[in-house]
Amino acid sequence: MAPPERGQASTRRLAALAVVLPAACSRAPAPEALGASGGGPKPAARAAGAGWKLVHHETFDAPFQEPAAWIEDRYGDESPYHVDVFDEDGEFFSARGGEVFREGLRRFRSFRKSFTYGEGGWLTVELYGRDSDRDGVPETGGRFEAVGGKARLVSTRHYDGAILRSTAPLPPRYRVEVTVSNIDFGGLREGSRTHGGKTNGYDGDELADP
Ligand SMILES: [Ca+2]
Repeated sequence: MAPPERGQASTRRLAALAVVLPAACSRAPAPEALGASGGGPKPAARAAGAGWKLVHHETFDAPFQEPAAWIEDRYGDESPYHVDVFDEDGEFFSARGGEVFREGLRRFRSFRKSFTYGEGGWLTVELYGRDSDRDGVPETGGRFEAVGGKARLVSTRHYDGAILRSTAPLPPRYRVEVTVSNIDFGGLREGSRTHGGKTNGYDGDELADP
C-alpha cells in the first residue's frame, strides 16, 4: 500500500478501511489506575522489559456486543461527548469558521454508540454515524467486527467513525502496543490509483464540511 496522500488522513477518510488488530497490549506500572480486575490469569508478556507489567491483553476473539440503537449527540457543553474547544462543535472551529461552520453543523444530525469490550470492560468502543438527511436515522456508521481473532474496522462512508479507547484514564506512564495490518485506504495498485470503483480510496463525493 502506498502512503496516504497529503491531507488524506485529516479527512477521516475511512471508506472500505479494514484495520486488523490481532493483539493489543497495555503495559503500565500502575494497573489499578486502569481499573484492572485482577481476575483470571494474564497471558505472558513478551519482552515486557524491566519495570513494566502487562495489565491487559486483548486478542478480539469475542464478538462486539454493539447496541442496536444510536444515541443522538446534540452537541453543546451538556453533551457527554463534549471535550474542549477542539471537539466537533468546539469554540476553536466556531471562531475560525464563523456562521458558515455553524450553518454546516445544523445541516446534519450526529449519532453515537459507546459500549465496553474486553476483560472487565477495559476497552470502550466509540462509534459515529451521520444523519445527513436529518430523518433521525444515520445513513451509515462506523463499526467493528471480530473476525478470526482480529478486530476489523468497517467504514463505508467518509463520515463514519470508529475507535477503541481505554475505558479508564491512562496513568502518567504507560505503553500501548497494537498490531495493525491490511489497511484498505487507496493508494497505488499495479500503477493505478483507481480501483474498486474508487479513486485513491475516495468515492468522489466527499466534502470537507464539518
Ligand atoms: Ca438519515
